[in-house]
Order: sequence, then C-alpha cells, then structure tokens
Amino acid sequence: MRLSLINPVNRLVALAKVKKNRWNRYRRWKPLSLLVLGGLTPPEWEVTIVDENVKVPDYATMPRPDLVGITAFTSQANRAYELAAEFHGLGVPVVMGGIHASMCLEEALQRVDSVVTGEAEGIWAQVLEDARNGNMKRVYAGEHANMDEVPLARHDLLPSGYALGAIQTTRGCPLSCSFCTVTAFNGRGYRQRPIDDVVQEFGLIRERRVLIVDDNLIGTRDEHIARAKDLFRAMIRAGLRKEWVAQVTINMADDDELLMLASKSGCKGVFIGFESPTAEGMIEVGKKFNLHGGRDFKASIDRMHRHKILVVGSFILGLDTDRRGIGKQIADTSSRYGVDILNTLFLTPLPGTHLWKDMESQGRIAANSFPEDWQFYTLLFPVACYKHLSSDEMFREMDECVGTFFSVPRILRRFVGNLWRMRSPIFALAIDLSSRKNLALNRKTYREFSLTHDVEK
Ligand code: B12
Ligand code: SF4
Repeated sequence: MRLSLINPVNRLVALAKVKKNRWNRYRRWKPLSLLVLGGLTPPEWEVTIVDENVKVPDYATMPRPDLVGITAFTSQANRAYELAAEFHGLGVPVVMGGIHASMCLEEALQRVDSVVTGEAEGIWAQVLEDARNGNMKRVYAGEHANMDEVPLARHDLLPSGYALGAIQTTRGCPLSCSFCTVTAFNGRGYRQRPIDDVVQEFGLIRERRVLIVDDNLIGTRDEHIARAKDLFRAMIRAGLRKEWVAQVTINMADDDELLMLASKSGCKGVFIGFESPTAEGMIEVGKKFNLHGGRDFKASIDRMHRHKILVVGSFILGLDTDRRGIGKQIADTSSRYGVDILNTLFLTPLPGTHLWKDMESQGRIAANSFPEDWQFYTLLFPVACYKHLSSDEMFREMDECVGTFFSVPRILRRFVGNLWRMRSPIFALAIDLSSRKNLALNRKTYREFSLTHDVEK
C-alpha cells in the first residue's frame, strides 16, 4: 500500500520564493508533522513525503498512491483543497490533518474525504486500517498524546538540502495569548517527551543545525526548567555536536545555569515573543508574563548574549493600542533591547483563537472570502480592520519597521558586534540579508493583495 504525505505550498510566503531570494534557502524548514506521521506508519505502507515548498512535482507522473495525507496551517488551506480535488479526480482517498482542518472542520469536510482533528498519535493506525479496508470514516478525533507515544520521526523520508533539521521535545503551553492557537490545539498542560527519546531522535537528524519546534522549550515553572536542564545535560553527555535554535520565554535569561547548559548543548539562538514595545500592548494580547518583576529586557538579552545566544525578537503590529509611528517604535525598541533578528508580523485573527472570536463578533475580519482568503493568513497581510490604522497605514508601518531595523548601517553594526563576540555572525548576517530582500518581495505581494481586496487607504 502506498501512502503519499503532502505539505502544500503557499506561493505568497516569502520563504517559498527561493528563486527570487537565494538567502531563503537557509530559512526553509521541515514539515515535522509529516515526519512524525511517517514514524507512526507501519512498515507495510510505502511512505513518500512531498514538500511543495521545495518543489511542486508533476503528480500525474508519480506512482498512484492508495491514500493521500495532507497537512496544512491555515495559510496552506487553499492549496490543500486544490490538491484534494486533484486526487479526488483520480479516485484516491484524501485525509487531511493539522491545525487548520482541526479548527475549521466543517469547511475541510466539504473538500476532503476524511479529517483527523487534533494530534494523530492515538488514531493514525486506525485511519490506515480503515483505508486498507476501504471504509474510512469522515472524522477521526485525535486526543492529546501521551508523550511516550510520540514516535521517532522518520527523518530519512526527506532529502538533504534543508538548512535545518526539526525535532519536538514538548507540546502545549500554559499561557494562552489571544492570537495563538497552541493552547486551543495542544492544551495548557506542558507535556514532555522522555529525554532518552529526544536524544535518540537527535541522532537520526542529518543536518548539523536543528530547529526545536517546541512552543516554549523551557516552560514557565521550576519543574519545567529543571527538565530543560536535564535535557541539555543529556544532550551534552551524548556528544550530539548539533547547533540548535528554539522558541523560549524571556524567563530563560533569569537562570545562569540554564543558559550555560543550553549554550554548551549547542544553543545558538532563541526566538522570543515580546509582542509589543509597550506594556499596554503586552497586556492586550495576554503576554503579561513578559512584565513579571518589572523586567529589564536589555539586561535579560545581555545575559543571553554573554552565553553567545542570539535573540530573535517577535513583535505584532496592529494591536488596538497601536497608532501611527508604531513601526519605527518596534524597530527602535528592539534595537535598544539588543535583539539580533526582528520578526514583525501583522495582528491576524486565526481560527480557534480568542482574537478570532472577538474580531468576528465585532465584524472586524476584513479578508473573509473563505477558503480563498486563507492564503493571506500568513501574518504578512492586514486581513482585519485595525482600530487606529487603515490597511495602507498598516503596510506603511511595517515597511518603516522592517526598513529601519534591516537598514544597511544597522545590519553592519550587528554584524561587527556578533563577529567581535563570536556569536554566529555569518548565520545572523544571512538572516539579516534575507529579511532585507524579503521586504521588497513582500511589497510586491502587498500590492497584489490591495488590488484584489478593497483596502481603505
Ligand atoms: C515549526 C513551526 C513553523 C516553522 C516550520 C513549519 C513547517 N513547515 O512545519 C516555520 C517557521 C516555517 C513556520 C511558519 C509559519 N507558521 Co508556524 N509553527 C511552527 C510550530 C511552532 C511547530 C509546528 C510543528 O512542527 N509541530 C510538531 C508537529 C509534530 O505537530 P503538528 O504539526 O501539530 O502535527 C501533529 C497534528 O497536528 C497532526 N497532523 C498534522 N498534520 C497532519 C496531517 C495528517 C494527514 C494527519 C492525519 C495528521 C496531521 O499529527 C501530528 C502529530 O500529532 C507551530 C506551533 C505548534 N505547536 O504546532 C507553529 C504554527 C503551526 N505556525 C503558525 C503560523 C501562523 C505560521 C505562519 C503563517 C506565520 C509565522 N509564524 O511566521 C508561517 C506559515 C508558513 C506557511 N508555509 O504558510 C500557527 C498556525 C496557526 C494556523 N491556524 O494556521 C502555529 C500553530 C503557531 C501559532 N502561534 O498559532 N512555522
Ligand atoms: S504565543 Fe507562545 S506563550 Fe503565548 S500561548 Fe502561544 S505558545 Fe504560549
């Protein structure tokens, strides 16, 4: 039996535009969900994975699969449905899973044969059995997995050529930020994989650099931090020789032993959601956590830097508290904190979030011709009505923000600083240059968006 697992492309996502920006090669990351599904699939199935972000193949020339499994974030939903229609035409059953189908079940059911909601670990074997017997159900409800059920992902199923490998060590987040789907999907409980499994799986990853996809690798409580330290100690003992990056909360900076162990185990950078340069903004999105103890962000980042850990700072533009000038304010504040790489995204109501419920009830979801408009839910388009900024102003603020932070003098200043302190200067420079080039690509896609959407100027 042949199983084909597909990660659909969203052509608007700059990272997919490798031909137009060669730097994006270094930012193409693996669809770990499909590698995990591969790990859950029994050996009698011949599994192939197609990552359309690398190349969209000519499906007609490929051996006909007995089952197609498609994953999708919201921004990939349109393409997922196109693929489902194509395979439906060939008489091949299609099952869809992942965050979008879980949050928009009714919509997905109209377009695919079966949907797996939630996590697949406890249900995938049943799906395959039903597919083999030709009696698939319409809906399979996956539950939060026990973390010792998470298999070793099949890292061998994707070719080499990715800059980063991927691995997951925890699921769930005890916080519940208004814009984020993680708590709705993976729950508030902070579930941790057995450390031995994680270390063993690291050994299967070919790439030297690895993205740890956890939403918060260190967690928020003392016992979470103790587990993170144990994990780093085990990675050091195993002599993995990997360099890794991960998402964490700012409390990582408060524990010098944690920073030391992280760095020693290969940590080169962390991604932190600051979300807003103002306290009101952080409170608006539910990130009060960042403000605990009157935190000094610059001092926190300095401590991380001392351990040669780069900081990617993530900010949201378009909060109800944001007014004109917010773009420059984000760029300047993040530079003042000492952020190495800035990631600013538009406030976007994603299905399943508190933000979605609020904006929907207030009639503020502007790009709402679904499923077509899902392609714009990449966090790079102003898809909602913003309180103090029109769509055009939103884009101008973004342009100002990215243009200021990634200006040539600031890139040079960061490069010299990183070179001097030996903090992955080339890696950071590649991301800086890629972001600068993507600014131009994003301008072009925004123009296309405003032509098809009646944005208020
Ligand atoms: C790593 C990551 C990325 C990486 C890599 C993405 C990739 N190709 O996999 C990068 C940085 C590229 C990325 C980009 C984006 N991301 Co992202 N990302 C994540 C993150 C942190 C982890 C995803 C992961 O690997 N999880 C591990 C796997 C094992 O879990 P899983 O994907 O949930 O899969 C399980 C189940 O869902 C299910 N399943 C999944 N697919 C399928 C398919 C079938 C057939 C079946 C049966 C089951 C099944 O089975 C799996 C095992 O249980 C998630 C947060 C999260 N916790 O999920 C956000 C998340 C998925 N990202 C999100 C977003 C918004 C984006 C962006 C749009 C914007 C951005 N953040 O820059 C872009 C979109 C890119 C695009 N192509 O359109 C949102 C998506 C919400 C939504 N409704 O779409 C999330 C949930 C974060 C959030 N704050 O809400 N992302
Ligand atoms: S944004 Fe981060 S901290 Fe907030 S709920 Fe999502 S995963 Fe948790």
